[in-house]
Amino acid sequence: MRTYASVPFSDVTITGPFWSERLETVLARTIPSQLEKLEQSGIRGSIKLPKPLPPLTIPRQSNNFTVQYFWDSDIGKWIEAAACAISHRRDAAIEAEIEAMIDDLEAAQQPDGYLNCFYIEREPENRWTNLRDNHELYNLGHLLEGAVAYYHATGKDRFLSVMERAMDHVAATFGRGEGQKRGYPGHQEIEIALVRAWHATGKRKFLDLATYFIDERGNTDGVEHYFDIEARARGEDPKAYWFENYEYGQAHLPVREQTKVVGHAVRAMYMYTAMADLAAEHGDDALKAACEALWRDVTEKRMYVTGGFGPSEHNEGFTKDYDLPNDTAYAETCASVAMVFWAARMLNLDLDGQYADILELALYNNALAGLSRDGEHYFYDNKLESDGSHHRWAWHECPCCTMNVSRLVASVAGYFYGVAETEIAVHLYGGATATLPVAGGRVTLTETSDYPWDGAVRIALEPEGTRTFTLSLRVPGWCHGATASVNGEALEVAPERGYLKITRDWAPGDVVELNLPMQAERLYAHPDVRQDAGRVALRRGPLVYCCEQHDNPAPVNRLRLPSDAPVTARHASDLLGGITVLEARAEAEDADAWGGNLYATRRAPSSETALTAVPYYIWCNRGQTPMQVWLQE
Ligand code: FUB
Ligand code: ZN
Repeated sequence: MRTYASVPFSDVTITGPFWSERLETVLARTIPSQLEKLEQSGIRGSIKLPKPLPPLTIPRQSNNFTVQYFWDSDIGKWIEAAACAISHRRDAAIEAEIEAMIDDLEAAQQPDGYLNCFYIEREPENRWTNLRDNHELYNLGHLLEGAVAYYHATGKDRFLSVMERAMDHVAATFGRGEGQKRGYPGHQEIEIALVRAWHATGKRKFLDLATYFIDERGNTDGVEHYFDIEARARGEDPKAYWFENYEYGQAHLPVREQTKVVGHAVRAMYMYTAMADLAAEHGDDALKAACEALWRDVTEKRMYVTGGFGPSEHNEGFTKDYDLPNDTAYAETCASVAMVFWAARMLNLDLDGQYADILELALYNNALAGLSRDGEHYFYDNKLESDGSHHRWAWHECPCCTMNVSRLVASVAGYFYGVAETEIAVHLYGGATATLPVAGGRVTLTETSDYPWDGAVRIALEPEGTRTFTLSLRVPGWCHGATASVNGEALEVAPERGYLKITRDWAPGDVVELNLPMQAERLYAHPDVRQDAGRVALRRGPLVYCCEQHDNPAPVNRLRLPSDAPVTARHASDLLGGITVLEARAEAEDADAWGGNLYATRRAPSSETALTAVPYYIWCNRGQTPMQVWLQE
């Protein structure tokens, strides 16, 4: 069923200004500063065994949980981000640090392959007793993803061997065989890593283990729910679970029966990613149908306009349909990063622009907002409205988002292209060069553009001799009036499910030009999103905009954009490194003329004011400030 394969980040070179700048920042500032934070927080030291054990840095909560259970995952994610970054530009110091971490992990690994520094150090007798809460499989997943990325970036496979031994141990421990536990992770993630390891190594055992975890999840057919079994074995009442039911970790039903997006958002998105991967690997229609149902559910009822997911802090996840509060939005950075993963897999299953549109939305907006311009400050939760109190963190007690966003930016090259036997699909634009296999040969594609600021895209092709294949160019859902030409000759633009398909004998020197007009547009929410009633959001191209107080003379919460006011775009090369802003004449109610009353029988008088909006992803880079995505109309 897999019709398209992704092209690994290491095979694509980013050349365009937008992503080159972000990549360089991640390499030069984010990776080194994250390493410093890992050292200061004790995470780096926690994988050095044996040693006198320091007390827990992060005390246990009432349910006995501490985020230190998943410190190994932070190491794995940092290695992955660093590996992706050095594939962009090799850096001996970073590589040496990765090697030192691998030394520590290799030394910590137990003779049977078990690897989890927290349990090895602190609770060796309790290993594999609480998959529901304690992240052992999640940690291994991130370490394995780090190992795969490092292998892609450098060709070095020592870390991969360490992780292969760990996976062999996991495969021996969990499964449906005699003496095995029928467990699966409380926090999904390892399934994605295993599929990546299968692709990198061709070793089927990785795929089999991923398949087992997905198939067994939520299974109660002739067996007791695994999380109940292990709770009882710990002497706990399963009903005393702090999240009440297993929707929290999407283990309430077998995955093929799930149609409603529920629970913890990051867990959900990681699981759907793996489901789409496995649907493609096995040609599994039931799994594909479940992915499609879940996709419709989340994108039609439970997604922020910025591509954020999960409104609630309580479960870090989903609540009810159309419940999308702005000022309390959780919309965790990790969840949008994970949506990029899922959407990329859906595109491989089925080349449909709706998947690329959401990939791009999550990437350029909610996910990218998670990393500051200086590369050293982060958002964990991504509000769509702030009274000025929301701010970026230099680090977080639970630093999951910090290295999720850096690994995404460092590997963004991997989301540009998809390849099939006789087709190349271009999903993203922004300046990327790659030599790709197609039609029995190779073709070098050099795409240049100033995307996301400008929709003029040029693609030069250099096939090995003349080759017949289809070049499928994404025409984004937000774009109206796209035009295209090959070697200067205009083409009719009639996209098939979001892709303009050009099939011909391509020859060296061929050039395709695609023009994707970017207009400032107004967006409205479904009438049942009560928090957005009577409000409008602004978008241009892939970017959603917001008003920050810095650029607006009137308080942003009072801005009202008349429904007929033209909204214009202006490139401000001197602002925030060069961004396109949106401008309009607006109105704002005047509080001074209102008086001291809280309520009155007449509206406050309004006066005209200028409105300036900046891309959402770049907000809060000039200090804390009030901000508003949804404006009164
Ligand atoms: O539990 C590991 C990570 O920490 C989750 O994915 C995030 O939501 C945060 O809780
Ligand atoms: Zn996170």
